[in-house]
Amino acid sequence: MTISANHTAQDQDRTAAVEDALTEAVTKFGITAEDYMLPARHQIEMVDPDGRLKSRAEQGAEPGHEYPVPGDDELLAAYEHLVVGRRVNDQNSALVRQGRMAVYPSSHGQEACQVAAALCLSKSDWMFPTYRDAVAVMTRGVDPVQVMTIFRGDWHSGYDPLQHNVGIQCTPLTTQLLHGVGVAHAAKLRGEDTVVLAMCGDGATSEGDFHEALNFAAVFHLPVIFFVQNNKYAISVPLAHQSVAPSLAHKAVGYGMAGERVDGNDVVALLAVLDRAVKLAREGSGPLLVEANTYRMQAHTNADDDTRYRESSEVAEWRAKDPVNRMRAYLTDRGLLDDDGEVRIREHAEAVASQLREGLSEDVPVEPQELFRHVFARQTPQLKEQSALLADELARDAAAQNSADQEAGK
Ligand SMILES: Cc1ncc(C[n+]2csc(CCOP(=O)(O)OP(=O)(O)O)c2C)c(N)n1
Ligand SMILES: [Mg+2]
Repeated sequence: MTISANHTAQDQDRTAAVEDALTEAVTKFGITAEDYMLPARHQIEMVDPDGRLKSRAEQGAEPGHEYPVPGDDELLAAYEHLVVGRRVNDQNSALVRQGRMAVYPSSHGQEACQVAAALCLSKSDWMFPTYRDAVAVMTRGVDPVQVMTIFRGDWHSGYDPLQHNVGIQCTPLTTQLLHGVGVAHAAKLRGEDTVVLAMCGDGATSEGDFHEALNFAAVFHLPVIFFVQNNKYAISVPLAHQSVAPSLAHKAVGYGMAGERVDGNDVVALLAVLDRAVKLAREGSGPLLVEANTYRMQAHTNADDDTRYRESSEVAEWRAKDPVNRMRAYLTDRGLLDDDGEVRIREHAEAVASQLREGLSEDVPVEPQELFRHVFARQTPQLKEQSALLADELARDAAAQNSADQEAGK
């Protein structure tokens, strides 16, 4: 058999496998392939901003896009993580103002997305986060001080990705999607049932790497959830200048994968949609794109002045949809949360905040040459040259300091 004939046979096998899996997914929900892939007409929202569970009719549920309310234990755990996440976001912003952290891209307002992204995964699954997803990484179980080390700016990352199945928080937009797709491909070749959740923002969906990651995942039928947090801005660029697609979830169908959009401030809906997405991906239904409709309540980072590109009335509108208050109202109304429970959760959040204050107050000795190690397995000539330049500069600094000390008679 020639190479090309061999390829053709493999291509046919692959197409047949994809079609089988799609048919199975479609049979499960009793809808057409197009209706399976297209997001529901309305975003999935289960609990309204006042904390009231919406009826099925109010949810706008459609065949194939109906979701059960997650179990009480999962909801209570989610609320605790929401409260801790909010406290951590605000603590970190304070640490930046005190000069204890160099930068912090806060997810204040996006905590429901952060928490659901972590809770929907099993231990052996993988998460690939961005710079804004520190709360998701922490919710996955990584030590908070280790997570925040990267924002102090003295090391590439504070945790071991292999220990927690969490990639390093990436700043170059959408590189993490490709890392995630690669891990999912490897897991599939090894016959493991690992699911990968790869995260990005609304602005990042305009990147070339976004296209490559989604297309590869769809063609190779990989178990990846692309979780897009649409917080309406890419620094100062509003969504309308970024995309005119009906929604970011609609981008999925162009690749041949299913897309869903969900209220990103409703942790109940997020858990319901992501739990099912993970289950489907694990069963072999291929990749999915979930768009969470949320809002970045604070500036992009401390280096940004958001009053220059958005109205305070817009921010106030979203404050009324706060994910933490919404969940508290819902759980209290259902009798799952009382004052004692709330106090215990608040105390836990305070303990985490104080752990961060202590952990990030330590001055860590840094070795400047470490900047050049671990970037590539084999150092490039450019890095070698830069490393030598730095060594020379440091040696001259030390010599100058020495002679100054001698002159001062130290
Ligand atoms: C490849 C690349 N291009 C540009 C940047 C500069 N940059 C950093 S954050 C950002 C905005 C990203 O917006 P979005 O994807 O919506 O994520 P958000 O910050 O809102 O969470 C840009 C353009 C970058 N980090 N990487
Ligand atoms: Mg954004």
